[in-house]
Amino acid sequence: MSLLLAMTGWHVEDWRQRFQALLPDMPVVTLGEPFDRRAVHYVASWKHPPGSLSGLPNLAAIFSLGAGVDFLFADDRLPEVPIARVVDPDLTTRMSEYVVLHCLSILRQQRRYDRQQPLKNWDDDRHQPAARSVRVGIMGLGELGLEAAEKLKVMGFDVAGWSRSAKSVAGLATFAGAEGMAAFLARTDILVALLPLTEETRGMIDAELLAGLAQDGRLGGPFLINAGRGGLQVETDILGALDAGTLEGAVLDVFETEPLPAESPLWTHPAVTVTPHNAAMSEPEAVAGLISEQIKRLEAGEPLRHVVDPSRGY
Ligand code: NDP
Ligand code: OXD
Repeated sequence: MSLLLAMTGWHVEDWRQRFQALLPDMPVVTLGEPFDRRAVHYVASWKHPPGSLSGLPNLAAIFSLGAGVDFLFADDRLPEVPIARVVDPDLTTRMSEYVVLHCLSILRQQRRYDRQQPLKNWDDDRHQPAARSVRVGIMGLGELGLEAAEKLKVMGFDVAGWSRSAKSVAGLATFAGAEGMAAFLARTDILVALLPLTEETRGMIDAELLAGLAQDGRLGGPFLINAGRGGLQVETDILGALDAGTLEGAVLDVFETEPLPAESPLWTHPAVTVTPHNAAMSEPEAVAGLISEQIKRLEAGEPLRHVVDPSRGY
C-alpha cells in the first residue's frame, strides 16, 4: 500500500521526506519515477498533470495539498474517490496575517509613504482614518474568511461577510447569495475575496461587481484584495476600474495566469500590489502531518475529515 505524491511547481522531495518520516511503513512514491499503480491507495496532489491519476485501481482517497480543490475538479479524468482538502491552523493563520497586513497597509496608506521616502519629503496631509470608520467586506465566510474577519475585528475594522448560504456570526454583518450581494458591496470599502473557484464564482470580480462597491468611504475609493483564486477576477476589468477611478487600489495574490506573465500591466500599475500566490503557503511540516493523520484515520476505519462536495466544487 503506497502514497503517491503528484505535484507540479513544488519541491516534491521536501514533501516526500516529511511524509516518509510520518508514515514509515508506507512507501511514498512520486510521478517522476516508476511505481506500482495497483499499490497506490492514497494520493496527495497539488496541480498534478491532468489524467495522471487515472488507472489507480485501488485508490481510496485523494488529498489536496492546499485548501483549494479547483485544480482537482479541472481534471476530467479524476478518479471518483473521496477528496479531502487542507483545513489547518497553520494555513489559516498565514491567510489572516496576509489579510490583516494588507487591510492595515491600506488603512495607514503605507504605499504612499513608500513612494515619498526616496523623495525625502512627506506631503502635508498626515491624516489617518480610524479603523472603525473603514468597512471591510469578506467574500467567502469559510475557514479562512471567518478567521480573517475575527482578526480584522480585533484591529477595529467594521467587518461584514458574504457567503453562499446565510450565516449568523456574532459581531459580523452577514449577507448571502445573489440577493445579498448589492447591499454587501454598497457597504464595502475594502473587498477581500476568499472564495473558492467554482463554476459559480469564476469571473465574479468583474466591472459590474466593482462598480457596486462603496464610493462614499474614508479611503478615497474602494480597494480590492484577492487571495482566493485568480479565476475569480477579470483583470482587464480591475485595470479599467483603477484607471476610471472607481477602484482606488488592488492587492492581488492570485492571477488569471500564474505565474503572473512579465507582460501583465499589473506588475507596474501604481495602484496595484502583487504577491506570488503565497498568502497562505502549505507548509510540509503542518500539511503532511494533517494528511498523515487522515490516512491513519482511514486505516483505523474512522471517517475522513474535511471532505469536499463535488457537486458544489468546494
Ligand atoms: P471554505 O470552503 O471553508 O469556504 C468557502 C466560502 O466561500 C464559504 O463561506 C462558501 O459559502 C463561500 N462560497 C462558495 N461559493 C460561493 C458562491 N457561489 N457564492 C457565495 N459564497 C460562496 O474555503 P476556505 O475558506 O478554506 O478557502 C477559500 C479559498 O481560499 C480556497 O478555495 C482557495 O481557493 C483559497 N486559498 C488561497 C490561498 C493563497 O495562498 N492565496 C491559500 C489557501 C486557500 P458557504 O459558507 O455558504 O458554503
Ligand atoms: C491553497 C493555496 O489552496 O495555497 O491552499 O492556494
